[in-house]
Amino acid sequence: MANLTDTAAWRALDAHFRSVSAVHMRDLFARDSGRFERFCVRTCGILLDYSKNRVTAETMRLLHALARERGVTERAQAMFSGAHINETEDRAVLHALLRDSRDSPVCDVGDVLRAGVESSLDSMERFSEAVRSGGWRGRTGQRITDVVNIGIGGSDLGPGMVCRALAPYADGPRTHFVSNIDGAHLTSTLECLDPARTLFVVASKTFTTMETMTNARAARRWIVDSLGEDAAVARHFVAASTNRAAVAEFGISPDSMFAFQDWVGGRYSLWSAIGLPIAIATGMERFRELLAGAHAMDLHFRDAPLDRNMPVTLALLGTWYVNFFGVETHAVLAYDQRLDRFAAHLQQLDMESNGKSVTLEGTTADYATGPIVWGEPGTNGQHAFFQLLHQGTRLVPADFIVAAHCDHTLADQHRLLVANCLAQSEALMLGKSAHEVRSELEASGDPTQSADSLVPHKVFDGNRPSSTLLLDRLDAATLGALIALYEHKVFVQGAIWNVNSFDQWGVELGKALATSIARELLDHGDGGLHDASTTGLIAEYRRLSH
Ligand code: G6Q
Repeated sequence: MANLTDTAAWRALDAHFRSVSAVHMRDLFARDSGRFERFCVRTCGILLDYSKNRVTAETMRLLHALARERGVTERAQAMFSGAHINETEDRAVLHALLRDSRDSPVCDVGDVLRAGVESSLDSMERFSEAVRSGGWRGRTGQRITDVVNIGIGGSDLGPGMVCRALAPYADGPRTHFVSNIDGAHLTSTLECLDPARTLFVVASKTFTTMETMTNARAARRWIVDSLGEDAAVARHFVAASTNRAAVAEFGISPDSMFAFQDWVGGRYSLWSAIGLPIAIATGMERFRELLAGAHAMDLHFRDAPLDRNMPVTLALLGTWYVNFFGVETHAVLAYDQRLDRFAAHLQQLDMESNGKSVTLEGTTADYATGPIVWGEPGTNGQHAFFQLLHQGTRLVPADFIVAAHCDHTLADQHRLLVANCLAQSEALMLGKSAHEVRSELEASGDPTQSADSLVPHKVFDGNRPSSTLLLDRLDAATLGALIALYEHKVFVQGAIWNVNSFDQWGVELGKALATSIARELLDHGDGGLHDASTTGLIAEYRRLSH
């Protein structure tokens, strides 16, 4: 594939950037009363308003040309047809198949794969219903009241985020998520649980991950010690994995293993058996609604023209800022307490997928790729880091996410939440001029407030871009669509940047080093293999811990 910076579309965007970068969005709105409708996309219970971005119709036209020149549509077709687009791992990328429907299929794959997915869902349904109804009980005959998911990364963030987001719909056992190798995580979780009523889901695609296997072994000791027999493991442990042999070796029977396939990437796995805690907490019907919402977004992504395509639009806006404005970060500001782990999920989804500097051909990218993604739920962030968003030296494009309807009875508070969300994006865009500040200071009549020296401190330049995702309601289907929206956004950007969005070699080195250092911390092995800093820290640890 041609180098990105050599494409005609890139060159056209570069020239265009020079002519529009100084334009203020205030003026764009003043010039065009139809700007909101022009820069708005609606689908799957989500409205995307991207009118508060530093784009004109011409910018979007050129960005669409870029998407065409980079073969985004063709690459999506390759993904949906099961081609091995994850080339460095020689794997297909078929998480969309996990939520596909026979009536309106998105994936063009054989019947065997499709039947396998359906049968996995049926097993999840049988088991989750048994746990929820009390048909599945602990070793001592007690009902299961608490489910602890032991997993990390993709085997934790997705299901953990969804369980929190769908809390109002959860009518089954409580769910808990233990990920950290820090023993404090497992200990504090188990502290308030009754072993006789606790079920562990060991969630690991590989079933070899150090954190997960260490926590799972500690949890097994807790169950066996508390319930007095090894046989208790069979009633208190199930697994979600692709590795049958390792699951069996751990002592979990094949009947209690919920399988998925290697074409499901970890960070895309909440739709698979890794979603079992969601099914147990909210019921399979809700889980299927989540899948259906994601499927609706898959259809939209596949079929909508580029200029009405929500994931493509978000992706192109991100590319515009990363590659032409040179922004480093992207904020995700969900005005919804239930989405308090959404930014964490997106961090993995985006940064593990597109945090790459090597192209598919193995050359070094001479352009920026995935940004640093971060965020906190609103309104908390307003009282913390929003200062920098409004008046800092950096440009930080942001996504605001808010639902029109809430699922609690404090409707007035919800209106205030929405008001805050809309006010922030408006303030970021409009800013406040020196003239406005001066008039306000004069009107206040307070002599201490009239000093000219105050004016620059109170000026907001504005022209700070954001998109707003207005959800109808944060229900299972809309949440599914929202997650799939970002999955496809990341996909499109990966296609433009020509990186493999589906491998994660960058996390391997640290894993290997941790294993060898863990041995050295214990048995005084040879620290000389490390750099002087690491050797010194190992020695200090040994001294302090003895
Ligand atoms: C996700 C990554 C990574 C993975 C974890 C857990 O895409 O591959 O975050 O999910 O390392 O891996 P296991 O599920 O194999 O334990």
